[in-house]
Amino acid sequence: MKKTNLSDYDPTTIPDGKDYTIGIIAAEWNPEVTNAMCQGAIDTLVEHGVKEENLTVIRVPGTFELTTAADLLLTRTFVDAVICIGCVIQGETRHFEFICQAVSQGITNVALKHGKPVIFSVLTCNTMQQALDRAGGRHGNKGVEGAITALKMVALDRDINFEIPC
Ligand code: DLZ
Repeated sequence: MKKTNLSDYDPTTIPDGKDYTIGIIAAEWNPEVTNAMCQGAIDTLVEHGVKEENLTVIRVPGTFELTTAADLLLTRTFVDAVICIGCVIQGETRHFEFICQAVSQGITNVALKHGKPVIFSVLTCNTMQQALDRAGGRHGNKGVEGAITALKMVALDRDINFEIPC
């Protein structure tokens, strides 16, 4: 089966974000990775019509905090979608698995609680090289992919029509 890499997307298929409001939350851990992903997400959103004044960019200490910040952002402001950016690198202890488990489940819970897309742009890597390869390296930029996913999900949210046809 062909693996899809959203970094190689066809720009003509991406929804226009001119009236979309998007939050980006990025972890401070592994900043060489998360900064590149964050910038990739911002550039991609702006390229596809999102106005800079409709972008809220927030920093949190680590990937574990992404869930709480997404919940706060969706509770206290209006955003159409939130992109959560983080990078967890496997170390010698079991921290890795607890953070990955908590953030993946947490992001799902926040999305379902608010009924809004919350995008999982979290790298879970064995090495720093694997992370750099996915933050603007040979495997694309997962921040760009998070932005594309957010644009598509906001369009989906707006398109879904709950009226039942007669
Ligand atoms: C503690 C910790 C460790 C060991 N590793 C990472 C990591 O690789 N990536 C990351 O984003 N954050 C890490 N953290 C910090 C946690 O996400 C969190 O900030 C702290 O446990 C405090 O809640």
